[in-house]
Amino acid sequence: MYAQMIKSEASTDDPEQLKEFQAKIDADIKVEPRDWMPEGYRKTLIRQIGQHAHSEIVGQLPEGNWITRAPTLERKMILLAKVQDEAGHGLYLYAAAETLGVSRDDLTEQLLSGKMKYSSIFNYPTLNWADIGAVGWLVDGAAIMNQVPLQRTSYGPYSRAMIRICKEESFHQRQGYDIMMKMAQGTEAQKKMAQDALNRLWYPSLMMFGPSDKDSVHSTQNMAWKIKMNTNDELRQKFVDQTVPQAEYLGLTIPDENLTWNEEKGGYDYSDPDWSEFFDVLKGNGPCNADRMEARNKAWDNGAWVRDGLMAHAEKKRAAKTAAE
Ligand code: BYC
Repeated sequence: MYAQMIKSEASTDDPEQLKEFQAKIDADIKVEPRDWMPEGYRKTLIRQIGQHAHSEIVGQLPEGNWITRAPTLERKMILLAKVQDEAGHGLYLYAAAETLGVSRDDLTEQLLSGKMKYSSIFNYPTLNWADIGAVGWLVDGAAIMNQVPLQRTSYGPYSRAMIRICKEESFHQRQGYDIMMKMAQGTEAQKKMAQDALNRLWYPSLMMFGPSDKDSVHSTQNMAWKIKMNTNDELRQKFVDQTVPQAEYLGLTIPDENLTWNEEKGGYDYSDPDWSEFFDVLKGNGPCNADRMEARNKAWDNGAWVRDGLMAHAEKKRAAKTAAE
């Protein structure tokens, strides 16, 4: 795919410039759009930021699906605000990617043609209201775990976008946990729905951190460049350690018989997700991949007249300005 194309390209960068660049990264000096950067650094950032932006946009679909069915007006308003935040996150991230010389249209077209990915988690359905709680609690919880360190990432525009995004993500996680608390303290049927949502979304949430370190293609180089601050397994472990006590407080059971506290490592031992399922979802075979791509393609096609109108307006303004000069 796209990243494989990057990896197979031989570096044509000057070794001296590469050395200076690495020294700058090691000294925690931010890289800004006009600074020199290795071609591999630029391309891998476009891949990661673009994939992240697409995830925010596609991530609106499973939750947007519940706006009309939220159980109270207050819950509807909160969910609406959250989904709008996700659109905003997508836009900050597309803007950050544009500073690397790629247009938002290009990135969108690569998503729609299947060349670029979005987070695997959004290929799972939200079947009942408790799923919306579990998405906020687990999916936004996993997102924060990954994104808080990314506030210190080496590329300035990405790091600054992450600072804004993280503030909103923590509200998202709390609204999800609040739904889970209500459900878990509710009737037997509501508690069952909460447990069922946790059962279905636990392993897909663990997959959000990416494959295990031994199968992660990009981690070593991306950590050296501080595009990524932690390995996939490090963040997954932190997420498990943070989430288990939260589940206990709710009176819910994590669906993992092997979950045990390991005193020596100071963290939980847990079962890995089924990695064959993860790679299958990445190939497009998850329960909702086809639906998600159909929805995004439809939105893109239906929005063509708006984009054309805006371009025509900009062109008219430009022509009027030129005529006046
Ligand atoms: N899903 O070498 P690796 C959100 C791919 S939005 C799909 O470890 P890397 C939210 C990976 O791309 C959350 N693909 O990769 C929104 C690579 O394939 P390619 C999104 C995945 O990049 C709305 C291959 O597997 N967050 O939270 O070093 C509502 C090998 O992996 C996934 C971000 O995007 C996956 N889960 O590490 C609510 C954060 N995992 O490209 C919530 C920024 C791996 O070579 N991104 N792959 O074909 C990152 O931190 C990193 O890109 C990842 C993966 C940790 C995700």
